[in-house]
Amino acid sequence: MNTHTTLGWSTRVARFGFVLFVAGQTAWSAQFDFNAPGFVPTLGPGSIEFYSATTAADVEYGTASSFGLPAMPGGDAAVMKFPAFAGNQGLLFKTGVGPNGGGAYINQYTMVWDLLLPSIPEWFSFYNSDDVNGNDGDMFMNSAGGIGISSVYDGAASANTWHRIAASFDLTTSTLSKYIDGQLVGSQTLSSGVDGRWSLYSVDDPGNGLLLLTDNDGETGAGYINSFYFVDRVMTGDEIGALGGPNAVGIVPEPSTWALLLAGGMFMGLWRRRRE
Ligand SMILES: [Ca+2]
Ligand SMILES: [Ca+2]
Ligand SMILES: [Ca+2]
Repeated sequence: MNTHTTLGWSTRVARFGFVLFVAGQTAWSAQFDFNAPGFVPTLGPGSIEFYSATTAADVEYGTASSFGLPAMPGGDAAVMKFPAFAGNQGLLFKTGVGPNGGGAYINQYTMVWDLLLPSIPEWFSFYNSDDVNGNDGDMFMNSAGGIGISSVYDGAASANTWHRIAASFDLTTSTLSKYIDGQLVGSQTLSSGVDGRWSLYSVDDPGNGLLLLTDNDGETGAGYINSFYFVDRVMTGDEIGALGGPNAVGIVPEPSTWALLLAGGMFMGLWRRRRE
């Protein structure tokens, strides 16, 4: 059964509630929806740029239907097609936020990717915390569709299927929690903690970046990305569950969507009903 056929009002309210929650936090988030060339952030202080000119030359923009891909809820998604990036290719994401977790770098964060892989490669790299790809990627999908690192892979993503992959890192406890389509598939203890391998450069560092969708020696694959979200705190399982599965409008609805929800007066009414 396809559980992602509609974006029901209860889901919308949960997502909106999440947005309100985030708005009330000191955390900073960033989102990119890959709807057109240019990497204009949908929200937040972050930025994305092509790591190299050859990266720019190798990506294409279109829609799920124009690329002949399965549809997802929320309309005909605008997406970016990317090849298996070489070590000198990738997306350089600058978080724009400061260090946390008691260290010199970003030690508590969550990242979410809405993506589709036409086939599951031997390895697929979600990111490299090294901003020049000088060492191994830091979270992968393996050939069985599991996600993780260091021989601990959980869950089973499918080929040619849109998935919402989420990973929360709490390096104060060396914990990585992994989610597929809003469901926790596994948590693992990492081999380093604060300011270690999985920490990210902050806005205080000259590089201030990490690389997305690439690996130092080609352990990655081709795919399509609809949306990417980052927040500099550890999202809970309930929060990630509320984000749900992949959706054409992106991981967190854009402000115009929130405004429509508010104007419709639906939020408070449904909120009251949910509390009963
Ligand atoms: Ca590698
Ligand atoms: Ca690395
Ligand atoms: Ca998109």
